[in-house]
Amino acid sequence: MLLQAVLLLLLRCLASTLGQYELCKSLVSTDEGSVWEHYACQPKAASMKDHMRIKVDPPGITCGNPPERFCTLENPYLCSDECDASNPDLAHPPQLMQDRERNGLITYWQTVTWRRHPEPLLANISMSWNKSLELTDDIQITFEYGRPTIMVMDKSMDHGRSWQPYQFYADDCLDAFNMPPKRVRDLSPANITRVICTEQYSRWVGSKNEKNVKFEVQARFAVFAGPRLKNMDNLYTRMESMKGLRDFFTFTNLRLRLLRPALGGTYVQRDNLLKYFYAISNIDVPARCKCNLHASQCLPIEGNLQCQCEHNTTGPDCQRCKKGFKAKSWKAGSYLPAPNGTPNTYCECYGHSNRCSYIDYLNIVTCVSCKHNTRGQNCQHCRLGYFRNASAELDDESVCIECNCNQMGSVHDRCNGTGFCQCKDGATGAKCDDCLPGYYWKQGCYSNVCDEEMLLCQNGGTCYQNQKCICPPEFKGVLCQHSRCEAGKDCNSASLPQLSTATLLLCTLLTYLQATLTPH
Ligand SMILES: *[C@@H]1O[C@H](CO)[C@@H](O)[C@H](O)[C@H]1NC(C)=O
Ligand SMILES: *[C@@H]1O[C@H](CO)[C@@H](O)[C@H](O)[C@H]1NC(C)=O
Ligand SMILES: *[C@@H]1O[C@H](CO)[C@@H](O)[C@H](O)[C@H]1NC(C)=O
Ligand SMILES: *[C@@H]1O[C@H](CO)[C@@H](O)[C@H](O)[C@H]1NC(C)=O
Ligand SMILES: *[C@@H]1O[C@H](CO)[C@@H](O)[C@H](O)[C@H]1NC(C)=O
Ligand SMILES: *[C@@H]1O[C@H](CO)[C@@H](O)[C@H](O)[C@H]1NC(C)=O
Ligand SMILES: [Ca+2]
Repeated sequence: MLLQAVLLLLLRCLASTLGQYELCKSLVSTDEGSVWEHYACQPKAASMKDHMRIKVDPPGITCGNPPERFCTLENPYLCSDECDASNPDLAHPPQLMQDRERNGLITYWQTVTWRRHPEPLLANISMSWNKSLELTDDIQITFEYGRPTIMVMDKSMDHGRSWQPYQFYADDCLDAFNMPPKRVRDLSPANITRVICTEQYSRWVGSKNEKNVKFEVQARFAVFAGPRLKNMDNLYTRMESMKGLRDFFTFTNLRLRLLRPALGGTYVQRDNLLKYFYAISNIDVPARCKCNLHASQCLPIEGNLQCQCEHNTTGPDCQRCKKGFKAKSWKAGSYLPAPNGTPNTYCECYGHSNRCSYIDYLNIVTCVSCKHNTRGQNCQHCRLGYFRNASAELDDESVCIECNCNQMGSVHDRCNGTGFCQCKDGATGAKCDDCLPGYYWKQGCYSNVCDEEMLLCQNGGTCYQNQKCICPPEFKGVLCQHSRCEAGKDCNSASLPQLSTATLLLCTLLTYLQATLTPH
């Protein structure tokens, strides 16, 4: 027990250097041998930019088809730049928002210019992952040539079926959205999940000075975890107790609705509309896969991120029990109690029991009241008197078949793994309901008394169902081998017919009775 404690302690230390909730399970040595310890766990945060599928709308919003010139806000007479979709050096396709830039070369997606003013210049950027993710740090969108003056970020939690606004951005929130401007730092623990409009990222400060638009995650975390997020336990505790807090950071899709481009701090100048457009060089989405605290790994498989579910769970988000692991109804793992949480694992009762019980002194979880004639810690065996149905899965209701041993022919009512019963002497067959050669069946198997080969009835006697010889009146004995008229006895012919008739009658009666009373 001491060893176990030390190992656990070591493990906890290891876990804390790895970061919180990074291990799902660990093999721990105990006095009873090695056992798995299970922990609440979650995958590491990663840059989800690499796995993002990006789509821009409307079609034709990307510049360069046909090629066009554009200018800059700072110097409207500097209009030498050209966008040409057919020339790789001058094209600005959407994938440049998620590429890895090399050698300090900034690459960006760019839209057509605002030639159609006063018709609004609108563009949507939809990002999808086909996976539930949880934000771990600020979303950051980098705009070249100025940040939009009006923009909305939306999110979906159901793969784009329904959407909700995540944050509004405008240089004048009241004017654009009829919302008072707020900052994340104005939020209190009670209204942390409020959707706000912020002016912080939309005002003109020069296109080179501030390029980034953020959705602030760290600042929201800090409301609970304190500055520099020193008290993550408190944040995790709130995640458990505060309705909607975890969901607030959860998404499967994001959408940027660009509603008005950067204007350079003045009104739209109609004489040079070539300086108004959107250009994005990078979109950073730091997040982790949502695996409900049942996975520490999330890997791209056939182009889709997938939780590597532990604790006998399955599904893209480990959101249900594996087939056959339904001992308890599914539950997410919990961050509580801090700092290690609760894994909420599922034990293997193969669907034959709804209850588990923890046996403290053995440190095992066992299934209680196994149904469908099963038994065992995981209801994985058949009860005595039943055997395993080879064509049924372990979680099938007909997994155990009754042995059905013949009560007379078998030693007991148990059978081996293929349904064979243990037979008494002389009995045979899988169920011991047959007799071996040389035996006859009469509520069990008995050795033949007579037959047509070795145990012939003598002196004209006939063998009745291998059970006995029916002897002529003058003979007796098992095989009719003895004469009734032994030497020195009175066997005269006068008394013989009377005797003979009486014996014959008696014999016939007995035979008749036996024949009708013997069950077959
Ligand atoms: C952007 O998406 C919104 C919501 O689906 C839609 O109403 C709007 O028309 C889209 N805008 C463009 C330019 O495609
Ligand atoms: C989305 O993910 C699910 C499960 O992870 C997969 O079955 C499906 O094919 C994926 N869809 C696309 C469009 O990749
Ligand atoms: C959140 O609550 C604080 C204090 O209760 C308040 O000052 C602030 O205006 C609220 N924020 C929003 C967006 O309602
Ligand atoms: C299923 O759960 C049991 C009990 O927690 C555990 O011993 C076993 O390793 C798990 N199986 C898998 C495949 O995770
Ligand atoms: C064995 O299992 C199969 C598959 O579920 C089932 O169809 C069959 O009836 C079972 N056999 C018996 C004897 O119960
Ligand atoms: C059960 O007994 C039969 C007959 O003795 C034998 O053929 C069979 O292999 C046994 N099956 C198992 C699983 O032991
Ligand atoms: Ca880029």
